[in-house]
Amino acid sequence: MDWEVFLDPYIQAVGELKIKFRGIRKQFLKQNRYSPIEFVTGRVKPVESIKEKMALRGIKEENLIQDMQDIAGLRIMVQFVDDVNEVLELLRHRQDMKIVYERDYISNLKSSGYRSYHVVIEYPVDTINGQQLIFAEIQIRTLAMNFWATIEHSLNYKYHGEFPEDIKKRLEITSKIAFQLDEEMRQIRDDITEAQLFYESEKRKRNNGTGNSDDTDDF
Ligand code: 0O2
Ligand code: 0O2
Repeated sequence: MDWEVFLDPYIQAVGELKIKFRGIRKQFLKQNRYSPIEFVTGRVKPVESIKEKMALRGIKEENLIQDMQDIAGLRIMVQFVDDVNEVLELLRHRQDMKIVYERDYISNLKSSGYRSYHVVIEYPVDTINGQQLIFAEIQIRTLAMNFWATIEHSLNYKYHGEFPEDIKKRLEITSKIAFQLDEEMRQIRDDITEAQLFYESEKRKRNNGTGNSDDTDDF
């Protein structure tokens, strides 16, 4: 197996998708709108990890393209849990990729405490030898979910995948705390939005009462 040749379309896909998703953020910001995308990262699975997963899952080389869907991996970080749906809507409406699977680990968190929304897409890569369809996995998560998953993942290496029971329990608790943080941040945002709307409507009423239409800064 020539891994360099095999991975080429995946490298190209990750590069293209990073540019496309970062482009969405740039478009929102250019229009002075709130971007549901905070930042984007991407990676091609290292050959060693691919081999490990093949052995673990009994995946044969000839089935690799079909059976390993996260060789190309993108991560889209969002500020608030509701933004995940906004990103999903954006992805669902795109003409340049097709969603083939969705796994909602936000509503149905993993036993580890892991939360994220996973989407597997089919993505066409144009090469000098024609078009190749590949799978890519997009993980959509809040900054708090990313904080938890990043640290849990790095601690996992030290234990080679199996944490002792007490550590497992403590990590589950930290996952709950991270989710509470997301919930509290959403509430703070909603309270601020409500206060702003109230302030603006009061200001409008005042201006209408006095007939003063000079103050147009909120229109
Ligand atoms: P920015 O927005 O100017 O920081 P590349 O594709 O080469 O640009 P690379 O080396 O492949 O990037 O890195 P990767 O891991 O795909 O993505 C890293 C990008 O994610 C960088 O953006 C980081 O700034 C951004 N990033 C990583 N962690 C955080 C974080 O916690 N908060 C925020 N806001 N951004 C983060 P760029 O591309 O350098 O652009
Ligand atoms: P990487 O590149 O190191 O992140 P599987 O995890 O393989 O059982 P499946 O169906 O292949 O399941 O994919 P799934 O569950 O949709 O997504 C697997 C990926 O989700 C993992 O990739 C992680 O990135 C992330 N993930 C899943 N569970 C956890 C978890 O408990 N903690 C953390 N930190 N991340 C998790 P890999 O294979 O680890 O590769």
